[in-house]
This record gives sequence, C-alpha cells and structure tokens, in this order.
Amino acid sequence: MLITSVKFLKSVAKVKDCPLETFPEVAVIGRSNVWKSSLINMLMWQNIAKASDKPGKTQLINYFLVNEKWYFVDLPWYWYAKSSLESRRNWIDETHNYFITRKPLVLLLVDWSITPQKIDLEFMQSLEEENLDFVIVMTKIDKANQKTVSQNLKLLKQQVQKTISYLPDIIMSSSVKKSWKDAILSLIERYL
Ligand SMILES: Nc1nc2c(ncn2[C@@H]2O[C@H](COP(=O)(O)OP(=O)(O)OP(=O)(O)O)[C@@H](O)[C@H]2O)c(=O)[nH]1
Ligand SMILES: [Mg+2]
Repeated sequence: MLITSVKFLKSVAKVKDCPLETFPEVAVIGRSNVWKSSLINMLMWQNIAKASDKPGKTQLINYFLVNEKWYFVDLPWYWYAKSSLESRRNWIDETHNYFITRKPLVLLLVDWSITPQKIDLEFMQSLEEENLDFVIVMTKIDKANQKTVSQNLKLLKQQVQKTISYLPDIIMSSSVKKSWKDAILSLIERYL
C-alpha cells in the first residue's frame, strides 16, 4: 500500500468523542514503550505520533486519517508500575469500550526480547472473546539476535495456542527494514 496522505484528526479521552465511524480503523496496542507510536511513524514515513523513551507518553486515543480511507489509531497503555489502581481501572474500562464500540483491526505489539507476558495473553483472550481481528507484531527486531528471536517466537506461538483457539498472523517489525513495513501495510490493506 502506498501512503499518499496522513492527517492527524483528533485526540480524545472518551470513546464517545471518537470521529464518526465513516472509515474502517486499525488500532495499535501493547505495553508501554513497546514502540506503538513509533510503529505508526515508521509506517507513515513521518513523525506524526508522539513517541518517547518515557513510558506513558501516549495518554489519549489519537486518530490519524490515512489516504482519506482508513483511521490509524494510537492507543495509550496505563498498566505500568507508576499508574494508580484507579487510572488502570479507568483505562481497562475505556479500552474495552473502545474495542467493542469501534471494532478495529488490532495490531497487538509484543517485545521479541521478553517471553510472552501474562497481560499480553489476557489481552488476546479478550480480543478473541469480542471476535475482533488481530495481528501480533513483534517489535524491536533490529536489536535482536536471530537465535533468541526464533526461541521467543516459538514460545509465543505455544503460549498463544494455549490461550486462544487459533494462531493469528505474527509479523516482525523494526524501523530499519523496509520489507517489514511493506508486510505490515499489505496486511492492513488485506483487512480494509
Ligand atoms: N532502536 C529502535 N528504537 C525504537 C524503534 N522504534 C521506537 N524506538 C524507541 O523506543 C522508545 C519508545 O517508543 P514509543 O513509540 O513512544 O512507545 P509506545 O509504545 O508508544 O509507548 P507509550 O505511548 O508510552 O505507551 C522511543 O524512544 C523510540 O525512539 C525502532 O524500530 N528501533
Ligand atoms: Mg505511544
């Protein structure tokens, strides 16, 4: 897919304030600092989503309109040590609400360098329960050594198959390899 235009539309705290459901949408989710915003920037060839070393950078639901045809949505993640119980709870409710209301294609980002995390697997479970299409994207591949990637990929597949009833597409990502960008964009295109 060729990217011909990308526009920032709006940032919202509540699902009720999301733009009209005129276009299909693709949402990026995953633990803080897993490169969600960076993945959007990489695929769009511009620094349009705010990325940072500091976990918790993305605080709102951010909408971008791509090629005047689909929404790309950068989501926050409040499940980290410093967030209060209340903010985690609000985040869970609002994120759940977001998924069931907007029904996006979900790109669930996981870090290749660590073994599958319980929260990632729980997330997959709820996506399956809600019948949402999702794809797993393994990030940080440019920092990887091939052997560990293969081991962790195998482990991830096993864990996913134990958790949900099918194995979704799993793709690799890094800002350095163009072939990976094309693979992710083709996958999105297939869904649209
Ligand atoms: N080496 C390398 N670093 C990257 C890459 N993509 C992102 N980073 C760095 O990783 C850090 C975190 O990236 P973000 O995209 O802000 O992470 P996020 O998942 O959006 O985090 P939150 O918004 O806090 O939930 C930033 O400092 C990025 O510059 C990549 O492909 N390679
Ligand atoms: Mg972010």
